[in-house]
Amino acid sequence: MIHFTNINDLGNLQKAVQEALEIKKNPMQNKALGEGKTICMLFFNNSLRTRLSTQKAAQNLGMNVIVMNFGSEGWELEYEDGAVMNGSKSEHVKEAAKVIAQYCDIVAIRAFASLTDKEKDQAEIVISSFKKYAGIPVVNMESATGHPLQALADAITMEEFKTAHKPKVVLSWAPHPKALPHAVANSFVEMMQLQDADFVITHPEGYELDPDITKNSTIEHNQEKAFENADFVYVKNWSSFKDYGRVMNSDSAWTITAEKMQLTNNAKFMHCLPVRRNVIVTDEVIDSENSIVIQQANNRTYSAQIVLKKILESHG
Ligand code: SN0
Repeated sequence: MIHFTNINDLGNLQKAVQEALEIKKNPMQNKALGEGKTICMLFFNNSLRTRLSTQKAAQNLGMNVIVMNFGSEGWELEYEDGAVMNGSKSEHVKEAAKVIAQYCDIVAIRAFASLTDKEKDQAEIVISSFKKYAGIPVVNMESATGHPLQALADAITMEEFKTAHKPKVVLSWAPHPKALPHAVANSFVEMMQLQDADFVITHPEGYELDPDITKNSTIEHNQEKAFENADFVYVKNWSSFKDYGRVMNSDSAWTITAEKMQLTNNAKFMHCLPVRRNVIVTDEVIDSENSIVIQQANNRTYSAQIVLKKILESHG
């Protein structure tokens, strides 16, 4: 594996999940692998779990870590070819990416969707420019259209908590006061399409995700019907894809409540965090024994560690 920008870059998902669970038993087992290697982590947006768990994973592999809050501390980057740079943008990504690559062996990037320019978001302008110009492995720490490190941690968590051989997994939209990206939901859908599971997506009409991603996955607009017999309820808000970035519905009827969880097969509650309590989910549900959000966050370390390990192994 050279780059990790999509869950499909992993090769065999089930194998990677098993390998991550092995790493979890003894996280220091590959401490020599990253010796003398450096990862640069560039954040164009806020982070808690991704920043700490990826740093920890790199350190478990013996790597040096450089973290930069590029969005607030770096020069504003230009991405257009041939741009006349007489505006606010100080540096072209052509130089920035090549310079960063002088200091590290892997570059990991967080660059959320703008939610205003669908074309640029869909083109993954930041990730694809770094891939093009840096010449070193690129890791996606949530891009405009995907968050594969999260989806891999979700797969690891479901493997640990599943009781049914073929679980029923529901991805449910829930209300949020802000317009949020599609990245987490997209990668979760792509990951679920690689699983042996009964997978259902539920959201209000108008909140359809990119059809190129959902493909043949089942969509059920009746949330209560979708919840029937579920083993996992994975919750996430996203803004409209069709009416790009719009919030059309902050309907509290979609909040995850204990009554709705009663419809399930004693389902585990999952969310990538950060979560808006009593908007997305009630306190009662997130504080219940069925909530596995903290265990899910813990698995972010092993998700990042298996990805970095694979890159170090194939890129020497
Ligand atoms: C991000 C998202 O993509 O939805 C990151 C999730 C890992 N979430 C937010 O930006 C939430 C911000 C908020 O104000 O609740």
